[in-house]
Amino acid sequence: MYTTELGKTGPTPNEREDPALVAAFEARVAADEFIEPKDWMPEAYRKTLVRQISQHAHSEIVGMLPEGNWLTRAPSLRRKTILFAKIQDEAGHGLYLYCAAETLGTSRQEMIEALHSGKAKYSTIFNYPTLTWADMGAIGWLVDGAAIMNQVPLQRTSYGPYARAMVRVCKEESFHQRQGYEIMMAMMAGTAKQQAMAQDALNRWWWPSLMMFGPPDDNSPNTERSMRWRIKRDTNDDLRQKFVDATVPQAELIGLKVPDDDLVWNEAKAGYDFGAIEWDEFYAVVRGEGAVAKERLLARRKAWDDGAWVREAADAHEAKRQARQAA
Ligand code: FAQ
Repeated sequence: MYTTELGKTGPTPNEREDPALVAAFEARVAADEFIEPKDWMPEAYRKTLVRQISQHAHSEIVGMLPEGNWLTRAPSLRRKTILFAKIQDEAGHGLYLYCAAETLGTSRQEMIEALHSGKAKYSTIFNYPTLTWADMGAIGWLVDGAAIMNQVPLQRTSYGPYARAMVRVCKEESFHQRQGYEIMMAMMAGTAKQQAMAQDALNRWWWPSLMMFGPPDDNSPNTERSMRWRIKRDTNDDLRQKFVDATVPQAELIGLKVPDDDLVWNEAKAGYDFGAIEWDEFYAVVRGEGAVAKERLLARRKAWDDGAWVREAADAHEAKRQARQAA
């Protein structure tokens, strides 16, 4: 049994589980075989997956909100159609992920209720406000960039349905990252005011993007076991380092300055050293104290309520179809 920083207890391996089954499961995972829905798996593996996949799904769904906010204010038709396509992709990602979690025996209804009641977590990054159009560039470039860094290795996660969902998700995220970077490039090639907007967006999104990778490894209660079970293929700190190393040169190329005075290239480790992350801020946002956390949940609940007629219509259509088939 462990207790997280947030005072929550995690799943404990079930002592009554057959050691032979556990050993066979561990051997399959160690041999890089995929575990499929009908295969035997330890209860703690199932719970960890439901936790991670449902949090991931919620992040995709809540993640549509900060960008949806700018659809009506995109500066051109081209920008509007691209942003619209991107947001639709995020909805699709949420749906694949809910489906993957459902294969583990949790219903979508349960997961949605957990999100709407505030019980479920979703990525801290979506509790920050989007103040200017440049934030659309920063989100695509940094937030989708961080998401890809985390999700490319998840294509080899040990649970088959999760790994397969990640293949298409990663292809789409890479388009998202490029569209965000292209917005930043356009702004940095623009007027002094546009350049200042782009820099301001980077200043506000840089540190929250580094927090997306989760707490430092020595304070990450789930990492060790998730790595052993190959649910996670890299640790939080390793992915964060890779993200910094990939992103700093992109910023410099277009004349942006990463807002970190301690950022310095370290020849010996062939990577950047970077400044301390404000972990108190991270934990506060995880606890639901983010700047727009309440607004995000209200928007989700409203969308759910407003969509009730669509769900009812779909049910009625299905009932008619079944009646026709029976006749
Ligand atoms: N936010 O022991 P660890 C996207 C929690 S998708 C909130 O290290 P773990 C697409 C964690 O749940 C972005 N909570 O946990 C997009 C745990 O709490 P619990 C989402 C966080 O699971 C782009 C506790 O802290 N991506 O952006 C966060 O081993 C643009 C201890 O942490 C994924 O979900 C956080 N940032 O590692 C959409 C990827 N970090 O549950 C729209 C899949 C940690 O024990 C627009 N997930 N916590 O009570 C993962 O890879 C992992 O779950 C981590 C966390 C790395 C996020």
